[in-house]
Amino acid sequence: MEKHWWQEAVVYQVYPRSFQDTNDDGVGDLNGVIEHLDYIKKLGADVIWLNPIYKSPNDDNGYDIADYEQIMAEFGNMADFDRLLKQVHAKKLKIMMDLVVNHTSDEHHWFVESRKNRLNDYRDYYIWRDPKNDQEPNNWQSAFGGSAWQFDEKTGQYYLHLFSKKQPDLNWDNEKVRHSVFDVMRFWLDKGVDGFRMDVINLISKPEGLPDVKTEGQENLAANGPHVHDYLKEMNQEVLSHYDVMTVGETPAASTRDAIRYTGFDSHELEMVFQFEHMGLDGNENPVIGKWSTNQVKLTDLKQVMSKWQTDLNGKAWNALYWNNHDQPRVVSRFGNDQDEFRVASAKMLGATLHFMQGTPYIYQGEELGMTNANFKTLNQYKDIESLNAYHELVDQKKLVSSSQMLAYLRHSSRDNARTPMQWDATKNAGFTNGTPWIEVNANYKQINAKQAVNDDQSVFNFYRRMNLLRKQYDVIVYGDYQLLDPDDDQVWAYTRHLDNQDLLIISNFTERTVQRWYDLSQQSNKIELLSNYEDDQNETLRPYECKVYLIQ
Ligand code: TEU
Ligand code: CA
Repeated sequence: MEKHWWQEAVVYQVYPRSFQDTNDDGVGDLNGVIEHLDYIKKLGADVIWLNPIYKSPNDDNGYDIADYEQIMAEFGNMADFDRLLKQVHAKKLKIMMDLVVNHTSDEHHWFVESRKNRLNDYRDYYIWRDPKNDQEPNNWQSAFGGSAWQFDEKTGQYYLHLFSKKQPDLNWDNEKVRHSVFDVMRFWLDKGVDGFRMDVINLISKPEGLPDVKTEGQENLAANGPHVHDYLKEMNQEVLSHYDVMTVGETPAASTRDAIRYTGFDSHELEMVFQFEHMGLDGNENPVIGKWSTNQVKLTDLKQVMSKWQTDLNGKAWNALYWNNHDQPRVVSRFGNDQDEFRVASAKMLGATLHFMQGTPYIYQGEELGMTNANFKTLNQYKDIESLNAYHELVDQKKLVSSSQMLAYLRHSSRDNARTPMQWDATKNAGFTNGTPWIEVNANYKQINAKQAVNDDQSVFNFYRRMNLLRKQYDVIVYGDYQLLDPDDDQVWAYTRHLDNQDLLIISNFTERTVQRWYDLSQQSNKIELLSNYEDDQNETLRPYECKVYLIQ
């Protein structure tokens, strides 16, 4: 297998809005990221993925870009960014930017021009269609509720927006759009950035004729469309292949087969993709209610999906390993146990279960502290357009869910859970801001914060730090083949990794009970315990959320 730096790297995702505020406006900023580069370095991460920092009206917290070559005013200016980039490189770290090019903001000058008239040079930068029988051109729904079409009185046509109505979809079938995007990419690559995370990049090629979806609640048909590989190969040929950069595509609804096409070692498209299969296992039984639920994932389902991604891609493509990001609830609350008694043990167990698989691990800010869901009680605590629109659509409009049930769904599944401010210390607002935070700080910040964790050898932070160190010491962690053990075991997830004469055995108890488990591999005298979330080894039994990582050589 060819070896690349991005296969051996660990990525730390910074959501700047909630990372560190340095000018008391309650919103995180680039100077706040600079302040904590040494913290990220100490953790042992190699790459920083920055969520969008470009000029934006923030209808979707920066995923609605009004100018790709200007810094969002709230985050600072280009001089701040240049200083950040310089310091990142001085500390031997790298920066991956967030490229959001399936859509722009409706305040981007391309769209301002496009909507002026039907003959405008920018008209075909977006997807405009005539009404069909005086209605929307098809029955696609926006991810943020309602139709995916917005009628524009001035020119008498609808425009497509798979997300908010302030996020019109770009028309990638227009080569001028592709060339404009390639220019944006060169602007940042020539500044020296080290790669891109590409937002919903597998939605850029829409199906011919934009046909209706068959059933209500079905995902729209834009994923993995007819020309998506042509456009990504063109992007690679025209831009990416001229730089030594790392790319990760965000690809909702991509299968392992799709992923191999996007990221195969011989595909010349992307290096890896974020798949969503493991994130969709605890959704609602009713597709119209979608992800909103209080369901607990079944361990056998989680094992089956993640193991499939390991074995299908092995030797052909590369996994991006994640439990958390700015769109997902906190994993310790979702797949672990965030009660005081079990939070630290289960956060460590989840980290090890993920990081010892094959692929590049992504750590979302606060995951290394075992930060938990926000546990908000009232609707006005929520800020995310997805949360607020879902509440109004499912409770007020469709009357499918009661208010109290929807508030329980939001507590379990909302993106706001990941967006509460980073908890730095036990001072006011967890040290995030001296102002009023744009979203409430999690009430548990006095117990859960970086200052406490960095100085506690048994903290989740130092467990993650040890994992990142081990990754640099043992090639088997990066390149070893994955093999699931006991697929039907609904309490313990055990798997092995194999490379040359080295084997790893990873055993994780996903329950709050002590269980009996016996793995012959661990009988061999040449077994070395690399890592565990318990001080001692009981051999035959696994205590609540106990995780063991053994090296057998
Ligand atoms: O997310 C794409 C996406 O699929 C999300 O809608 C996600 O599935 C959903 O929010 C899960 O609850 C990307 C960005 O990560 C997200 O923050 C943006 O809102 C979205 O694209 C539009 O740019
Ligand atoms: Ca600020």
